[in-house]
Amino acid sequence: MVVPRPVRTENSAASPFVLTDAARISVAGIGADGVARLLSAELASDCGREPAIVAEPPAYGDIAIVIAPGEGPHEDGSDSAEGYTLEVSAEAVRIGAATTAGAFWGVQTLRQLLPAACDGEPLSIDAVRIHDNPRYAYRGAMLDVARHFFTPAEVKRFIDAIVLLKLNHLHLHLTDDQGWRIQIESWPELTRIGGSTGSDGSRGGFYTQAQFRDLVSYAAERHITVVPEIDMPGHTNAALASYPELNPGGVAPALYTGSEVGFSTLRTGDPVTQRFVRDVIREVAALTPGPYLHLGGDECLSTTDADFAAFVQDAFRVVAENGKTPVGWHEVGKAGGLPAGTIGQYWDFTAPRGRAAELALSFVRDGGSVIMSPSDVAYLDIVYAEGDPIGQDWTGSPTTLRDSFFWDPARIVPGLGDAHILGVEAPLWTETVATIEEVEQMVFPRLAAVAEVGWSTAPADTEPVVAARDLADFSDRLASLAEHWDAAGTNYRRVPEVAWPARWSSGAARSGAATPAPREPATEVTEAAR
Ligand code: TNX
Repeated sequence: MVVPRPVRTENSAASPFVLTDAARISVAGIGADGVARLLSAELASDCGREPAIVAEPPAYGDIAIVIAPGEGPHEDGSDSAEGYTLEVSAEAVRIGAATTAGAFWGVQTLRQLLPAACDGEPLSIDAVRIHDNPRYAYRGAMLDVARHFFTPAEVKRFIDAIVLLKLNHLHLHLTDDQGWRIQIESWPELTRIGGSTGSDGSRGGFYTQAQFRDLVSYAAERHITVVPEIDMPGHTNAALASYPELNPGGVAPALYTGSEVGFSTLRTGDPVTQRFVRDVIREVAALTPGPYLHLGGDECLSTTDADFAAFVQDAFRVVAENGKTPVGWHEVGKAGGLPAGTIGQYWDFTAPRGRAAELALSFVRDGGSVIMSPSDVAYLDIVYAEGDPIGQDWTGSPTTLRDSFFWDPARIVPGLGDAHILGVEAPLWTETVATIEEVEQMVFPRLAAVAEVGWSTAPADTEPVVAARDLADFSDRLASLAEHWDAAGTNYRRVPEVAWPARWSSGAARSGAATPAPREPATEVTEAAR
């Protein structure tokens, strides 16, 4: 009962493993102790027991973590960067992997196999053998901390929740019209002024560079790469409001707390703007050990095509000069002349409209790849059902759990197959999402569906997606995952497709997790923009 569904699971009728107070975690191989420390801490918070970690062979009843070449899931011994094997028998639990990431994902599977309500005895796991590895190298979630700000503690809580789904990238949308959330030492007004408010006049806030580094390392310990996004040249009102000299005539606009898009633009070609862009990219690149820096580039409805192209070519080159692989929303493909290897993030529909397919393919032509975030199935801010108080509906219809489950990344843009798809990402935009509880309600369970699309085996070429994926089976596995969400106090939407656990069972009551009170209907968003 694991989400995302493992590649191969062999159940066995043999006696189960029982986790007792005497269990230890036996480690072998470089990095195994770090993975074991996280497992021990997770068992302490999940189950109130904190096994000792020992560098000796496992005894009866122990959990072993072995990291060594050939320990991965492939029978031919070839290594898989994030794959693992997990064997559960009465004698021991054994997680094998060729990498620490693989062992860490094996641990996440183990956590899901353990009963969520750990207060009961005995803690047993049915005997099983799992061979597992991801379909895509990039499996992400995006959190828009610009429209509504979320504190470092809230972002860590979000990281803890997405770890269980084996997601390995957290894209932080750090700047937009409504807020600038990352300290830039050479331009301090960005956060002092631009970070002072948010959508609907909500609390402002920003991450100091120290806080951001701490978030990046918290994520990295959990094998999650933070992808920072500084959106430009549009979506920049917060920056323009902070520095008059970035504006024509030196007059700053007021701060913006509404939900329209497409009205702001940096003054492309201007020397002050160029200095601004270089300073920001340099500082953000220096804060980021990961390979990617996302520059947005979406919905630039107030920038002429020529200005957009020249600006994007220049800014993306600066990212590459700072040692990072540039990422942009697929519109930046219009600019042409981007650095080799630039990654495009596709956000059009599962049936591409306009130039979207052609723009997605342009990244491949230039030696890059594409992250798939089709907005009609993977945008987590779209309402689940008509009339929902939180969320947007500009994609034309609600996005049900079913919608976010029955799609395939390699069947969207003709000619764009797995060889050129880096992976999948589900973004949560937060114009209408104000609290971390509301974030979780919008994200779960649909993010679990996208995580499964990104991890689990691709459907066979000849097989229709609806035949390849089994919603009933997924729903059963989600219901058991939800017991872990309840125990952790993670909120989720009790969508009708799933037979959820009884509401106040297990930890939900303990942790006080509750459905947030309904709010007034969300503010309207300009349709014209899309
Ligand atoms: C589109 S798609 C946006 C965001 C909005 C979102 C709302 C894209 C790259 N940008 O600016 O927040 O829709 O659903």
